[in-house]
Amino acid sequence: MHAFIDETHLPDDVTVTALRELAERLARSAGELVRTGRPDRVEVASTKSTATDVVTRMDADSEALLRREIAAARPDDAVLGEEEGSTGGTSGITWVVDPIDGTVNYLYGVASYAVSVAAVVGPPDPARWTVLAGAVHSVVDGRTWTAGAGAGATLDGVALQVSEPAELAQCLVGTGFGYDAGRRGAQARVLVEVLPRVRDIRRLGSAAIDLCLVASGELDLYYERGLNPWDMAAGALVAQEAGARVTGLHGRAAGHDMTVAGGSSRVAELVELLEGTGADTDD
Ligand code: LIP
Repeated sequence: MHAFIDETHLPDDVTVTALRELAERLARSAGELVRTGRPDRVEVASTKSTATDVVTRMDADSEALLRREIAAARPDDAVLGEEEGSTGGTSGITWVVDPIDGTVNYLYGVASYAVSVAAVVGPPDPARWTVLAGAVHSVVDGRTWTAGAGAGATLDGVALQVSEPAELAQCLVGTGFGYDAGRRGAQARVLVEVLPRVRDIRRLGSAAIDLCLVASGELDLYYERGLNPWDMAAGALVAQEAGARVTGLHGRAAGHDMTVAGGSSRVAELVELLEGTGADTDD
């Protein structure tokens, strides 16, 4: 479902096209740093919510590069980044960035991690923002998904349009799990209910890439509880602009409690299944 954006009301006469082009340039630039700067042995610099929620030196360096380049290109914009949090702006536009989405994969050298960059207006909250443009750059293979609100989605410049299998049992479903052991236990109990009902599950380790794989048809569905704004900002727009439905449960917007993406009919079936298992709680 393509969003309608009244470009006459965007700040400082910027356009969705210009923001999309900048998002792509930023994601590729930080991706090049992450790709060329990865040492043979990556060290954990620190941890966050749990001992397995790791931060590497490259997470910080990538976000610092993104912030420098945003400040140079659009000095009045705000930034919300995974590592440094929120910095204010006056333009009304916020850049929501994940300097490495799939950090554990980067740490281990598993080939699914990306730089995610989105430009939003409104509060930096998936339930209340409007995403204007986004780009997800897969660091290892160089693939880059971009989208503009109302302007469609592409993978390496080729337009994307989702299709959907005729039934849930034919769907390849992506998902992910949190860093907290209690939440992972709850997510495993949900997985027990989902796995017999679908073709198969893939746990690839980057929400940004998972959402883009829905757009490019490499996953039929994706669901995950616990995403942060920076994990999903760009990938959710890519999926939506490729025709996917992106939603939460119980009529809520996609966000931290739950994000579900895919063809609308199969999403409706998966949402019903997830609601029945209490998948947006940690019980
Ligand atoms: C990751 C997400 C992934 C989730 C991981 C982690 P990070 O983001 O993209 O979907 O399952 O637990 O949250 O922490 O690598 O930026």
